[in-house]
Amino acid sequence: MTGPVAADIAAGGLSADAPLPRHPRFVSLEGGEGAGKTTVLNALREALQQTGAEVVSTREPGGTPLAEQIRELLLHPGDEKPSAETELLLMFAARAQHVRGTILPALERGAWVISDRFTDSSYAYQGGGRGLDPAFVAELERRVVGLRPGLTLLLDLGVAQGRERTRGRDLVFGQTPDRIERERDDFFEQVRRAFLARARAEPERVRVVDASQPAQAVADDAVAILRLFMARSAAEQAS
Ligand code: Z5A
Repeated sequence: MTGPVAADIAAGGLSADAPLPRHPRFVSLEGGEGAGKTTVLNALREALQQTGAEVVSTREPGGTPLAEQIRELLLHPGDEKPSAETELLLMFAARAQHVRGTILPALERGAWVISDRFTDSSYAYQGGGRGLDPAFVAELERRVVGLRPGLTLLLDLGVAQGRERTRGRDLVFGQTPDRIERERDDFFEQVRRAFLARARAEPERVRVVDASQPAQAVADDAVAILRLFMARSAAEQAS
């Protein structure tokens, strides 16, 4: 691992007052369950590949073999229920591995990275949903992550509609909901509010997409936002 971001992380994190760098080839997808991140991820990957770019698509929790094992612990922990703090620390343990093992190496060789979820999910689920202090999340983000995506697409959808979609998918594929999917609606309402608050706080990075539209319209909106973002980044680099 080389480069300025890697060096800052290796040195124990960025200083408390330094804003976290946003990487212009790093895109994350966020939203509640059933928002349609899979379809959008495929559309973004295709749009980027058409420009000749190498694209690494990945997900959280997960994205390396060890981080995928941590995902399994998080979503299917057996009879022992993890505390909110355990859940947060496991999310960041997986993310620490993901950033170092997959994301930074890809960015450093010039590839684009699209991640199905990243740190905004920890602010929304463990901060908003579980009620943990966002300052605790921010401290972990600064010490073990050290970067933010250049662009985050927040696929916003009502909780009931999201549940209906995942129920439909689970019926088709014979899946059962995981530990987090089994949470009550008010948990997911808090998660949604926390995501929208992040979009209001960082409107340039976090762009909200209306995910209640038909899948093709959601994907088209997402690709249009990506193209605008690429054009703006190119213009900034040229100036
Ligand atoms: N989590 C956390 O708590 N903290 C963290 O820091 C991180 C994660 C990183 C990950 O599990 C869980 O971890 C997640 C948050 C938590 N828990 N929840 N809930 P996951 O990756 O398995 O769960 P997910 O990210 O929520 O995936 P999902 O429910 O599958 O959502 P999705 O990927 O956005 O949905 P999809 O599979 O693309 O679409 C769902 C269904 O809807 C499918 O049948 C589609 O065909 C259909 N669909 C999609 N778009 C449309 C439209 N536009 N119209 C109609 N139907 C549609």
